[in-house]
Amino acid sequence: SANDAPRAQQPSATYDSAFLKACRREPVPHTPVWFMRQAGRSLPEYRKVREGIPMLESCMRPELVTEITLQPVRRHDVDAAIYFSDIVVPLKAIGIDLDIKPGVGPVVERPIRTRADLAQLRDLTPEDVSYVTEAIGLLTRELGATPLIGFAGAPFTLASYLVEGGPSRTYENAKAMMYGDPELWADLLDRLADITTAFLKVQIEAGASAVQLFDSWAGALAPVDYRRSVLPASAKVFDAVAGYGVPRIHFGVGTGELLGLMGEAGADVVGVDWRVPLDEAVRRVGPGKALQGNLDPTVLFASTEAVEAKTREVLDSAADLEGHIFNLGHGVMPSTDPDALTRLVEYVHTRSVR
Ligand code: 1CP
Repeated sequence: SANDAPRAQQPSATYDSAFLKACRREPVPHTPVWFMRQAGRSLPEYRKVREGIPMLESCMRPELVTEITLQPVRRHDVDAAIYFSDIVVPLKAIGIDLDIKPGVGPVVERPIRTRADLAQLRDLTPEDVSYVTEAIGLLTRELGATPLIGFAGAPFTLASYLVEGGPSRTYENAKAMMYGDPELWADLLDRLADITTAFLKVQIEAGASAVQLFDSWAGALAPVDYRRSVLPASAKVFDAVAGYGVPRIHFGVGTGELLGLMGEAGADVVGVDWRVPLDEAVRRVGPGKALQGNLDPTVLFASTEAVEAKTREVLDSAADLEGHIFNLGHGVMPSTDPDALTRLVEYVHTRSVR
């Protein structure tokens, strides 16, 4: 019947969500909000279901992934879910000997330092991460009109763990390779771009409505080095998933000087940490892209009044933006009071009603 026609043309149940509209820079009923690391950090119900299950193993259990991903959606009424996983999951899936150590982060048994070490990297196939396809199938059914954000680590941030062997403050080994053996570095990042692309494709094809590329540690780089030694690999990833038409978000910490280049790499949405106000960030990013951010996550340890005042500052700095997704400037800190997050979502929603 005539009534069925528009429904049949509806691209997906999530298409008209405030989150996806903001990503496309269309008018929204309220500013959408979600939090990086909203899943699996501050929630007691998360700690309960994770009890006795190592981090990487929990990422491979579709029912558990589904439950953890849904927890913050139920509790906080956020406008998007983020798939519960970790940036090193695709590396583990291709056989890299690594683990996520509690209180430390990813640790790599045999760091990649020489050309011979590149042999540790092979292409990722959908079969390597069949649990991701299964979990996203379960999730999209449960989420209905709430979009699911898929994600992956950007080549530089993945390389930082692979070359250093674990978390680092200085990235001395990674940078030594980047400056000292640019060919090996480029080959490493190019292979990581292909692995990241394959991992994002699996998530999009399973039903993710948007993807975020985490280049968390790119802020350690000068613009000239980012442009020459990192941007080409990230751009390869963004180009490879452009055809799906799902919004592509690009985020890093301390990347104020790189915002223009991170947009140029091919993002539709640029994530901004708390160091650059959004009205300045939009000048650096340039026209045609939405912005995501940027409340300092430590603000949540202050009084409700202080949280609201700082939230108004973020919303006011975004008043003239076309396309704003409210978020923290980096991930939720583990000791954050979950109720403060719930209140923040409600405050952003009511305060930004159009
Ligand atoms: O956002 C969510 O709620 C989904 C879950 C998620 C995401 C998006 C996890 C679960 N990890 C990530 C991405 C991730 N992992 C990033 C990019 C985002 C960011 O900058 O925060 C990075 C850099 C990592 C690497 C990583 N994994 C670290 C950081 C270490 C360092 O270098 O300082 C850590 C501590 C982990 C472990 C991890 N990942 C996720 C959880 C819940 C945990 C803790 C697991 C545990 O110890 O049990």
